Amino acid sequence: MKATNVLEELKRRFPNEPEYHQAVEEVLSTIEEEYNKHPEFDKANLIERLCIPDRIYQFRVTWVDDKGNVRTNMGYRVQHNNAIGPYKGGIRFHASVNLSILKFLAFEQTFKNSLTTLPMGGGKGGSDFSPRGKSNAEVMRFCQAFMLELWRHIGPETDVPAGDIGVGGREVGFMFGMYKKLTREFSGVLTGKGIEFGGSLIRPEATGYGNIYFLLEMLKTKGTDLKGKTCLISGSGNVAQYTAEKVLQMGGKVLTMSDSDGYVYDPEGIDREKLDYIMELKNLYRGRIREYAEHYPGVKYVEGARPWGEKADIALPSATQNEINGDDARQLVANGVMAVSEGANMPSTPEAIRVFQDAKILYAPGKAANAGGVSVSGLEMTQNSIKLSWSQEEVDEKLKSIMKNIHEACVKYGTEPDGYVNYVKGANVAGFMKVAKAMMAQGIV
Ligand code: NDP
Ligand code: 2IT
Repeated sequence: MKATNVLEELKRRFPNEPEYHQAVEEVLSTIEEEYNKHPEFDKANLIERLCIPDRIYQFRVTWVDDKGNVRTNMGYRVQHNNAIGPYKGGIRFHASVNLSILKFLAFEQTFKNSLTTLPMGGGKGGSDFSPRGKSNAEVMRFCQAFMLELWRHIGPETDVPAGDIGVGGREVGFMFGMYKKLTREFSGVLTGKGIEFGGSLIRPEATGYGNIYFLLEMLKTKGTDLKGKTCLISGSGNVAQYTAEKVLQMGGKVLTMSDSDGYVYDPEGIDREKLDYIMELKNLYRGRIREYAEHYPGVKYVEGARPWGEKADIALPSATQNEINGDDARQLVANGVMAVSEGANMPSTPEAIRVFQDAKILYAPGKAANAGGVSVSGLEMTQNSIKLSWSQEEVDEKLKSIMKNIHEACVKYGTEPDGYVNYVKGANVAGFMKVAKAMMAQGIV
């Protein structure tokens, strides 16, 4: 079946799922050429089997808030593809969560995990529960109620969830506790666990660090690095924080960070001490980024806006999907941005991607650039299996080498005749081929 027909069919069968259609379209449009070289793939209708998740669990989560009100949320787990390993991918708690978003994330995760070189299939889960403004006790009760349904469908060799938006160490801990109680087993069923109970060193840092390792590989192809370069970062959560930390370590300057209410612009740069303030503000007090501008003089706070109108050398979107549209991309390019490396999943709209690629700037899609997080999750699974834990240096070295390998794979499959590296095509083709070959070998299942 032709790729365009597959997309039309998916839109007909699964209407009202725009994010899912968007992610599928991006992959299909870049792998078509490679796919057509393999008539055996088409005979096995590989493309449809790869686009439609293996299965989806959907359930009601009931919990009691601090005032005694009985509340309901929706819970989901999308098990997309396990051709190369157990389903693996994060859990997102955010008011916007729906099936379209989780299907796009699970689909992307399948290719991302394939790129990591580790044996992990793709999955994603979550809930429309918003941890914002909830007490610690409410978050715990919600996590327990969520796991009361989810536990039947996951396991260390079946499906291994982790964090994503709204799910960090606190939530993973609560979910792990409930899973352990229900199964009466201590296993490596979730990653991103606390260091005292099977978590890996560098897992909290891994997505942000990995993004910067990938960016440095891209910059190297232009004979440069991060020293003295200015960076725009969106978000102020897990990925944004450790992206900022690594930018600082590499000699770059961080001008912005944001949350869903607005962004701060610090012309002096967000240095180590100011980043510590943001980490405490966000992780401990669960405050708003606006408070940064109130705390430090000379900082601009722009309510209800994203940072892409500011001038800088590099953009590192680290908040959410579709946070850079065509106009934002044109503005970034007009301001002379030389590289965009995605910490978030699908932060650039298709139009924005076209703008970056037409301008021939370095542009890395999330499934390549943010694969460091799930890579260290994979390393956490390995450490849990062998019942050992590796040192910080050991994990960091492995992360660096994985990001380097992913960059090489993108260059191998994505270099165009004029020498420009299309990292989207490179990542999609490299990720796709491994999963496709595994599926072919395993028959029609
Ligand atoms: P966090 O919940 O720690 O932080 C998310 C940040 O993005 C917060 O600052 C949040 O602001 C902001 N944000 C969330 N939703 C929106 C929205 N709809 N509009 C504007 N801002 C928003 O999540 P992570 O840092 O873990 O995740 C960020 C991105 O990175 C996501 O796209 C995720 O899928 C991706 N990612 C995460 C990985 C991980 O290991 N955690 C791995 C790979 C990718 P506010 O506080 O106001 O909600
Ligand atoms: O999008 C992602 O890669 C993640 N949220 C991390 C998934 C994981 O299993 O560590």
